[in-house]
Amino acid sequence: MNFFWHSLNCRRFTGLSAHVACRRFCTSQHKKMSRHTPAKRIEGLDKNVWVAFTSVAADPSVVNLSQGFPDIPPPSYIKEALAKAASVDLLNQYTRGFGHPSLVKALSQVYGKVCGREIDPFKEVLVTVGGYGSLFSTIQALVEVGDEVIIIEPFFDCYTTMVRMAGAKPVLIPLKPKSGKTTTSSADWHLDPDELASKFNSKTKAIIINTPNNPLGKIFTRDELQMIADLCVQHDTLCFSDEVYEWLIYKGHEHVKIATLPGMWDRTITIGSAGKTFSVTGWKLGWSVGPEHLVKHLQTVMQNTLYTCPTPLQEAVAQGFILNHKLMGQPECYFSSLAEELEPKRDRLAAILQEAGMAPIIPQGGYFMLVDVTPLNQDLSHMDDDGEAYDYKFIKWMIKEKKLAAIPVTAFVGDESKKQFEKYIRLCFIKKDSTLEAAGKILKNWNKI
Ligand code: IK2
Repeated sequence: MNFFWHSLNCRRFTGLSAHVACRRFCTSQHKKMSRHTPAKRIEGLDKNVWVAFTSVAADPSVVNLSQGFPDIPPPSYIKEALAKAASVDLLNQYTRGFGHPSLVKALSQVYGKVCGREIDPFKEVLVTVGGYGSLFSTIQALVEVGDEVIIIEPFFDCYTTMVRMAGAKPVLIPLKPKSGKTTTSSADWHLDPDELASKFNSKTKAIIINTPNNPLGKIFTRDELQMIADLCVQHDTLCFSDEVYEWLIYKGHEHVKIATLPGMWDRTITIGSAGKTFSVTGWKLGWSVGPEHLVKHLQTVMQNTLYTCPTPLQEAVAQGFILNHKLMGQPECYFSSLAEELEPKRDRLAAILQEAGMAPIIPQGGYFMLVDVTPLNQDLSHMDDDGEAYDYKFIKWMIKEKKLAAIPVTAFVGDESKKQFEKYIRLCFIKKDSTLEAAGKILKNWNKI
């Protein structure tokens, strides 16, 4: 602060020694303010797409295909299991900090079956607050100040911010559509193997992968995962594999866990979510599964931050897993039946978008669809040019004028890739048919309203 100029203009004090009084008072105010400034680790992280869009999308007159939560009901047995758990006195009290025993046991059964190995429920599993909590404990526990973490674009937005909060540097690499091809499927998007190899160096601590990917819906093939795994082994790097949509795999595709590839179990943390597995996103339970020598550090973060998760919710999710573990391979198993229920919704939404002249990218997994809105040629030049990407403006305009909410895709990429992605928006299709029909009506009448 330049006190000479400040005291000349400061009107708080008058008289001959005004500048002396001003200097004393304003210096103390300035010092006080600096104690109120945020910690450096969160500087620049205040903008958040969910905070910005969830409240506007919650207006009941808006058809909400924005945030990824179902408006179809969760399975009734999981709701009943929660009511039953809450009726048992002891299940309303604290439980084991690293995960309620029945839940970690059920998780070790299911993941043991999928991974083809014994998983120690107490040493190789940590239950925490949603996929978010799993990502946070993993990154806090294992990423050091000055490390680099490779992140594939488009990425679930908190990866970069959590890496920054740990004092490390996100190193981004974009998925790109096959050149010369109009992309109609998320399978058309790939990593350039040479570009990926060039991102690894002695500072690389980890790579974060997300399969099926949010927002694109890409499922990484075994060969793609093998290529990533080879680089991890070659550079002795960790892998954080976000698989919260692991069961939402559409026909003709296969979900491969990178942790099951040779040399990967010992260096991989796999992240899952009860919210996504059982359509109960409000329950906010998630887990990390991996080798004891890594999971024990995540447990240290858990015991010193959140300590434990709600017992009745963990008990109910455990019951959901116990039931579906028995049903695995049968049509009633929710792990496969939800994807069967969603596939026609995916195809319906794609058809509606195509009829409206838009170009959807059909996802192989998950419950989001990207759509290129360029063909609509929507002129937004009347909107404030405050440096916002086209997709942000488009969605704000669409919510206001068309009463349809979606999510801008540049929220999922770094600055350098914004131009490549700003013509896409993301729509969520785990919705009742009536919600999708309401969206269809808006899209069909696009030029009439
Ligand atoms: N990882 C991914 C890839 C996610 O998509 C999510 C949840 N995202 O849902 C909001 C949206 O994209 O509209 C998480 C982790 C976090 O999972 P949880 O909700 O269990 O914390």
